[in-house]
Parts: sequence; structure tokens; C-alpha cells
Amino acid sequence: MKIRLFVLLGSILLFSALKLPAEDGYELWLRYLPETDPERREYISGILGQVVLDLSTSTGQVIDEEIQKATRGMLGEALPCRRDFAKRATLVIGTPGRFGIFNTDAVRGELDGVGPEGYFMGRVSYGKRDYLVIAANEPAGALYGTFHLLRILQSGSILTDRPITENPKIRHRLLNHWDNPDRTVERGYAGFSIWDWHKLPHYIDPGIKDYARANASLGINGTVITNVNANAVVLTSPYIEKVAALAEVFRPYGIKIYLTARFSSPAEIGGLSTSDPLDPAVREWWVAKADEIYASIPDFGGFLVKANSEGQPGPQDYGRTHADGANMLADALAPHGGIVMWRAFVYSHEIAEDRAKQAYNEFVPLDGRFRDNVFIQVKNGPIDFQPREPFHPLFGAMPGTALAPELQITQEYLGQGTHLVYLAPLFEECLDSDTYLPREGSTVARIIDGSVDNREQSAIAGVSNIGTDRNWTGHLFGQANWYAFGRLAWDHGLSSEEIAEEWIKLTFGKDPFLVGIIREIMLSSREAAVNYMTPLGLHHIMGEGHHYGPGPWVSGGRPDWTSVYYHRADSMGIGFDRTASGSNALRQYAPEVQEIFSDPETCPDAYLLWFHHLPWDFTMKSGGSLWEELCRKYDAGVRSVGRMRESWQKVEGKMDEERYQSVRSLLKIQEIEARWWRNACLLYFQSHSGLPFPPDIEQPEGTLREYMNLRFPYAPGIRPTW
Ligand code: GCV
Repeated sequence: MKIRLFVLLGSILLFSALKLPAEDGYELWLRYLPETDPERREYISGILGQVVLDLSTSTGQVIDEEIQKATRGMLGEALPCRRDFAKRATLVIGTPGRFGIFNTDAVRGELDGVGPEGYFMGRVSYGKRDYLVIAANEPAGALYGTFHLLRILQSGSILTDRPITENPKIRHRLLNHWDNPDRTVERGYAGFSIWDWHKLPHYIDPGIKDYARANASLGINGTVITNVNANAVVLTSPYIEKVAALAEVFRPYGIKIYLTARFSSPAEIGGLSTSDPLDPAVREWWVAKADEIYASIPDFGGFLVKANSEGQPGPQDYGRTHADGANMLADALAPHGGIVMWRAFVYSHEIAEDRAKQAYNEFVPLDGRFRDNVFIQVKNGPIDFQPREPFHPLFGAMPGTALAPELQITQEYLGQGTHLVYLAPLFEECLDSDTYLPREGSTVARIIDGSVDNREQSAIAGVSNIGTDRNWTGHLFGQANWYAFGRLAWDHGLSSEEIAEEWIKLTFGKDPFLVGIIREIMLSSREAAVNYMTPLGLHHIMGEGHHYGPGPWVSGGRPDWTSVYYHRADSMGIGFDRTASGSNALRQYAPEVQEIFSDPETCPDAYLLWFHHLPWDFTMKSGGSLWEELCRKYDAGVRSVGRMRESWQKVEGKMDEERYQSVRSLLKIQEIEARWWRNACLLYFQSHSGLPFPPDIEQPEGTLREYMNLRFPYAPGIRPTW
């Protein structure tokens, strides 16, 4: 009996010793877990054991803090950096001028190819020894280099003999928060806004610093902290003081703060009778406002503007153009080095034109008329962040204007806070699209990074998925989308696979089995979502207002906010004809692109119903009919989620129970909701096609009426004012 008890107690002790400590996801990919492998510990202390660092700048100080945090975590002891050069240094970090080693020809030569935010990392001979060096021209570069090194050390990799030189491919790498002053977040699925306006400027939540660390670790160097559906209050003096307090926290991390500028601010908060951009008093008001902001925030980034779109005020209210509006703000910011991000997300139901064509029609005639410090911020596709869209035709069509892509990290149309959908493949698909403008090889990435038009200025924006939830993004895998955006903004040449692998190792650990399983789940997840939501080029068939769940039956009211406008299903067929026989949106693309998309035989299935209205019995590349293919795609989407769930079960015990269970539960919801999408959409489309479901798919349950009657009055993230 005693022996049995002993064995039992022993197993309990052993089990609890083996159980991995609980994690809530707060540490993101900067977990710095204890390194237990003695060889690895030795390797890490051989690099971080004695770091010599230029501590004279605030960025130097945050590098020191990060290295102490990393060593405390990985080695169990915080190792502070030295401010003076030491012969026993294991790593030297800094910029030219501070330590002699940075003034050697070796380092100077390496820095020749390094831009303002870039860095060199490699071994350099100095005196009679070799030192590992992270050298940069500016402190921010040294910080990025440090995070790169920490990523290598955390993920179980090693530094090779080959030196590393990195430069960001894009100059302004921004998050866009759609956060309102009342702390609600438009299309936010991770709680409330992290900006606590009520307590600012005197109280700053410690999480703000962790937010800055996380962004800097990816190279994100700017953040627009307010919603594009803007509130003028953020431009009033008390709010500028609050914004300045946040800017103080961000500065050492190389992050500039930006605000959304409500176009009607001069009239709303400035006491003027108009906000006409050609009115001298209005122009002066903006100049004075910019001066006021820069007096408090000398490194203020600039303004993001949504104008004459979805009810927002803009220059057209006064008969002026987008260029008039953007240039007025640009002129006010230019003396301070600020930029304007002017959004091209414009469309109107009053114009009898395919919504997909409207931004192009409005902006192309203005090409070359914007100031040098204006970027036109263009969503990846011509409608609105759908699970899949072809690239926006504006890319390549405005060679005289700097364009910046806007990607949506928050999953407004991709399962919101409950679905695991890894978005890097979506981002990559857009960035790698060849616009053929002006010639083959002019991918969206090369247009926006300036290489096609030899443009120095470049920018990219990602609509944030960050909120007050303890794990920042609601769904743990939402973190991967923040991570992927940041990494691609730095280097759009990285692949979704590489980024996924990096993130998994940093977030869950380097066990190859675990990495393999999770990578497979992530890489299949976006296509799964496309299949169970909007396969074959369908788009905009989600529930009304909240955009949560399926709503292919949505009709009535503004046509361009309905689903029937987009899928055009009837008894004959389905799809939006955007060829010459229809809206001819295809004409907005280069001839080479038109050639691929204009013929349903050559048009990739992925975009088929985006560009074509086809009969239900149209023969697909697979040999089956369009109707059968549509049913099978929806079904395949559901099956993929089933496989994702099964795969996830295989990693049980390979990570802490808390994070494992949280993802497990959400995957269950995802499978239920994928089925819901499939059933509701197929039952609806069947009401048009009148055809039976292929016998080899799981037959949709329920009735169309039941699905149509579902209501979600409290779905999260809806815009509060609408
Ligand atoms: C910020 C879509 C979203 C809106 C969003 C808008 C935009 O319409 O549903 O919530 O508003 O895009 O990008 O401006």
C-alpha cells in the first residue's frame, strides 16, 4: 500500500514538474524562456555575456533593458550592458563615433551599404581580436539589429560566419488603429482600445511600452492611433498633450506617432465657417495646428485621412479634389518633415458604376498632382479586404504618385476573433501580383517600395488587430498576423512559410514536430477560410453591418452594401461580369492582366466569379460543373477546418495547457461556423440554381429561413456611430 502511494505521489510530482508553466500570450513572440540545453546556454552567454553598448541615447537604454530581459529569461540572470569598450566584450552594439571599433575601415565599409534604419551584424577584427558587432547609422538600426539577434537566439538558430546586412525595403511601416476616443475599436475583436485617453497624459499603462517593444522587434516604425472614421477631438490641445505622452514612450523604439485628421476640423473645432481647402483661413488653421502638434511632438509622423468616403467629410464637399485636400495638409506638415496618408477607399452608391472601378476613376486623373510628402493609401483589393480579391488596379496606374498598400490585420471579413486564419499568404498574394505596369515584373511590392519608379519614399499600412485582451489580439493566432505584417513590411521578400516558422518557434517552441504541425495548420488556414466563405471569386456576401457570418441573401437599401449586388446569382448562373460585356472593370488593368482574366477558360478559378457571370452548368477546369465545384469548395473548406482541429490535438502536451486549450476551443467554434457558412451559402445558392447537392459532400443541414433569421445585435467591433 505504502509503495503504491509513493508511486502515485511520485507520478503526480513528475507530472506537475513536466507540465509546462501557464502562459496567457501576453509576452507575444518575446518570451525569452529559460534555455535548458547546456550547450545552447553556453552559446547564448558567449554572445550576450558581455555586451558593450552606446548607452548615451534613449534607444541605447531600451536595448540594454531588452538584453537584460532576454538574459534574465533565457539564462536566469539579467546581464546589464557596459557603457565602455572592454576587450572581453562578446558583442558591441552602436553607431559610428562612439567606440573606436565603429570607426575602423572594416565597419565603415560595411555601413556603406546600410541605410538609416538598417544594420550590419557580423564579426570584425579590432586590436588583436575579433568582435561580434551590430553596427548601424542610427540608434533605431542598432535596436532592429539587436531584435534580429535575439530572434536568432530564442529560436534555437545560430549565427553563421556570413555577415548580415539588413535594410528595410519600405520606409514608413505603419500600423493603423481604428480606435475611437471612447475606447471602442471599429472592427476590433480583442477588447477595447489600448489608449486610455481618460488617464493620459499623466498615467501611462505599462502595456504601452510592451506594445512599442513588440512593434520595434518587427521593425514597425509608425502608428496611427486613431480611427479613420475620425473624431476632431484628437486635434484639440488637451488631446495633443495626451498624444505627446504616448510619443515619449514610442520615441526610443523608433516609432513615430500619427493621427487621423478629420477634414472638417477647422469648422468643427476651429471656429471657422468652412473647411474648404482653398480657403486661406482654413489653410492657415492647418498650418497653425501642425505647428502646435510639432511643438509638443517634434517627431510627429503626420496625418492619415479618410475623406469623402462612407460619410466622412472631405474636399469634395466644397467642390475641390482629393489632391486639393491632401496637398493642403501636406503643405502644413512639410516644414516639419511630416507626411500625409490619403486613402483611396472611396465609392458612392450615387454613382452608377461598379464599386470596384470607382477609386481608379477618381484617383488616376489626379496622378502627378500630389505633393511629394503625400501617399495614396490603397487597400490590397478594389472592394474591401475580402478573403480573396485581385490586386487593386490603382497599383501601377499612378506612376507619378507614391502609393502605399493598406492591408487589414484585423479579421473583419475573415472570421473576426474566432477563426484561425494566417494572413501572410493573403498579404503575399497581393504584394507578389504582377501589375505589368509599365512592364512585366512590376509587382505590387516593387511599385510600392519605389523600385519600379525610382522613388525614394515608400510606405505600407496594416489595420491593427490589437486591443486590451490579455493576449493582445483576442485569438492567439491573431498575433501571427501582426507579426507577419511587420516582417513583410520590413522585407516583402520573406515567404509566408519562413514567417510562420519564425513565429511558431518564438511563440510555441522549437520542437520540430510541433513546428511542423502548426506550420501546416497556418499555411492551410487562409485557403480554408476562402473556401468556406467566398470560394471561386465570390465576395462581399457576409452579414450586414457587423460583417459576422454569412449573408448572401442581403438585399435592399444601398445596392453596394448588399450581397446580391456582388454575387448576382439567379436561376441562370452566378458571378459579377467585369469583362467588356459587363462593367469592364478589367479594363483598369494592364493588357497582359486583362488577357489572363478576361477568358473564363484562362481566368484562375480563384477569381472566376469576380470577373465572370457564368451559367451553373459551366464546365470547370476540373471537369465538373460550376455548381458542383462551388458545393465542393464550400465542403472542402469545412473539411480543412476539421483537419486543422485534428492536427491541433497532436500538439497537446507540447505547450502549456492554457494556450493549447484556448486555441482548441476556438477551433471548435471555427468548425461550427465554417459549417454555418457552407450550409447557409449553399442553401441560398441552391434556391437560385435549383440543383441538387453532389452526393459526395456533407449535405447542408437546416433551412435557409433558419439561417436568414439569425441575429447578432451585439457582435463585436461594429462602428458605434452607425
Ligand atoms: C473604418 C469597411 C469597414 C469599415 C471601415 C471602412 C474603411 O467599410 O467595414 O468599418 O471604416 O472599411 O476602411 O474605411
